[in-house]
Amino acid sequence: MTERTLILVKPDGVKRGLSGEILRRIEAKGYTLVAVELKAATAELLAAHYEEHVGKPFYEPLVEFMMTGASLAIVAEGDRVIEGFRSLAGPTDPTTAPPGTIRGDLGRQWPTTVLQNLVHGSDSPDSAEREIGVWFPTL
Ligand code: DAT
Ligand code: MG
Repeated sequence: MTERTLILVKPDGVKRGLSGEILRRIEAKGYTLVAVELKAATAELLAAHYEEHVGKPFYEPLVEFMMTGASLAIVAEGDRVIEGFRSLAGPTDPTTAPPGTIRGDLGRQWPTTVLQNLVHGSDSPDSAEREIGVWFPTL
């Protein structure tokens, strides 16, 4: 079933110049780009985006990290793109993410308290709809 997902190249990925490489992998997999915009997230936007993590121990450092620079917000479309992009991204911890994935090939643990793992991808159709609305209110 064709669906849409919200992908972010997080500030670490944008700063390291990996936006193009990550877009290339999304397109090489066969997904279609619907919207792409470089955007500086506010605390309010991140509270809506990371709704399920508010109050967790890593929430505050995560938000601080996400405000260290702009993120590249992407809406991608395709059959099963939600789980497909999660598979391209790899597991949350970049140190142990398998080679072949974005996090496994390009990410590693940096000396900070938060996982700087290059990308975000929506984890369900409900999350995708909410997150697309957060980053692209006019879509
Ligand atoms: P994912 O991004 O793989 O969907 P998540 O939704 O569980 O992971 O968490 C959101 C982000 O928060 C994740 O990309 C990095 C950070 N994070 C998650 N768990 C963490 C932890 N135990 N310590 C530090 N940061 C963490
Ligand atoms: Mg998540």
